[in-house]
Amino acid sequence: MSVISKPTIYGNQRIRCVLPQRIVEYFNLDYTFVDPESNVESEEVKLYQKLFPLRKIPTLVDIDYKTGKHFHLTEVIAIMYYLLEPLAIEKNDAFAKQIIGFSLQDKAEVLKWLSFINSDFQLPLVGCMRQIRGNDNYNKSVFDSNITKLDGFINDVFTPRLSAYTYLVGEDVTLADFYAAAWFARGFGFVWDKKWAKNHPAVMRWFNTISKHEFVAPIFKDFALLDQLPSPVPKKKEKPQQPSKKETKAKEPEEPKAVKVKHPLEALGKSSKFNLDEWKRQYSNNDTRPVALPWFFEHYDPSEWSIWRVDYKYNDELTMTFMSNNLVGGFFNRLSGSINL
Ligand SMILES: N[C@@H](CCC(=O)N[C@@H](CS)C(=O)NCC(=O)O)C(=O)O
Repeated sequence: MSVISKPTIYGNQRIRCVLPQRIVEYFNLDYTFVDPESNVESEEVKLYQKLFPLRKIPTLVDIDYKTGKHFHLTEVIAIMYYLLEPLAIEKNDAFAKQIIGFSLQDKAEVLKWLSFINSDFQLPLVGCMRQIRGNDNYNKSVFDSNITKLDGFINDVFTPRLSAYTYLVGEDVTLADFYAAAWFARGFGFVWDKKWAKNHPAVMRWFNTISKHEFVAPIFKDFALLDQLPSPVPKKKEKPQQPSKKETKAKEPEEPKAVKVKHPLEALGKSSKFNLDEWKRQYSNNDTRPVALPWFFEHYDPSEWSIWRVDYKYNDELTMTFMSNNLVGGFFNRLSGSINL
C-alpha cells in the first residue's frame, strides 16, 4: 500500500505554496499538507523526493478513490487550476468561476498574468531578495539591474493597468490579483518601503484592496510596510588574484604553501558523549515535545555542549512569518563554521 492514502500537497510557507494552501482552506478541500523541508526522514517526504526529483514546491498528489490511481502534478499555476476548475465546473461555485476567469478571454488573461508574475516578475524580485538575505553575494550591478527591471514592470505594466482599472483582469478580482499581491508582499519585505508606496498610489490602492479581500486576508493579516529598506549583505572578501604563470616563474624561491587556519573550536576536539546525528534523527522522526525533547535532555552533556537562546532586537520588523524564517536561516548560514566541525 502506498504511504499516501489521502490527496496531498507538498508545500510550506514559501510564496508559491501560499495560494494553493488558501484554496484548500477556503473551499474546504480534502487535501493533506506535508512540508518536504522538514521531517525529511518520513515516508511521505521520501516519496516526494522520488516522485518529484526537482524537489520544488508546491507539488500535488491526487488520488482517485474509486480506481486507487494517483495523479502527480508540479507547477503552481497548474496546481491552482487543478484545484479550482472542478469547483467552477462540477460544483458551479460562482467565486471559483470568477477567479479563474468567466470567459475564454478572461481565463487567457488570468493565465497571462499568472505566467508573467511567476517568471518575468519574480526573477528580478527573488534576485534582489537573495542578495539582501545573503543567499547570494552582493553584486551591485546585478542588484541595480534587477531593481531597474522591477521599476520597468511597475511603471510600464502594473501602473498603467491599475490607474485605469480596479483589477488586473476584467472588472472583477481574479486569481491573477491574488497571486500578484502575494508576490508584492514579498517585495514589500525587501525592495519597496513606505516612501516607494507613497510614490505608487495606483499600485498601493490595488494592493490594499486585494490584501483585504476575505479570500486572502489571512495571508496578509500581519502585513506592514517597511519604514526603511534592508541593505544587501556586503560581498564576501574576494580571494587575492592568482599571479600569472609568468609571474610565478619569476618568483624564486617558491613561497611556502599557506597553512590552513584551524577553526578556533577545533581545539575542543570531537564530541565524545552526545551523538548529534542521533539527536537529528530523534528530532526529525518524532514529535518534538513528548519524545524528542525528553531524549535531548536525557542525553545532553553540558561538559561538551551549551544551549544558547538568541533574542532578535528588531521584532517590529518581522511583519511576515517568512521574514523570521529567513533570519533564522541566515543566522545558521553564518554559523556554518561552527556547526560543521
Ligand atoms: N516553476 C515552478 C517553480 C517552483 C519553485 O521554484 N518553488 C520554490 C519555492 S517558491 C522552490 O521549490 N524552491 C526550492 C528550490 O528551488 O530548490 C512553479 O512555478 O511552481
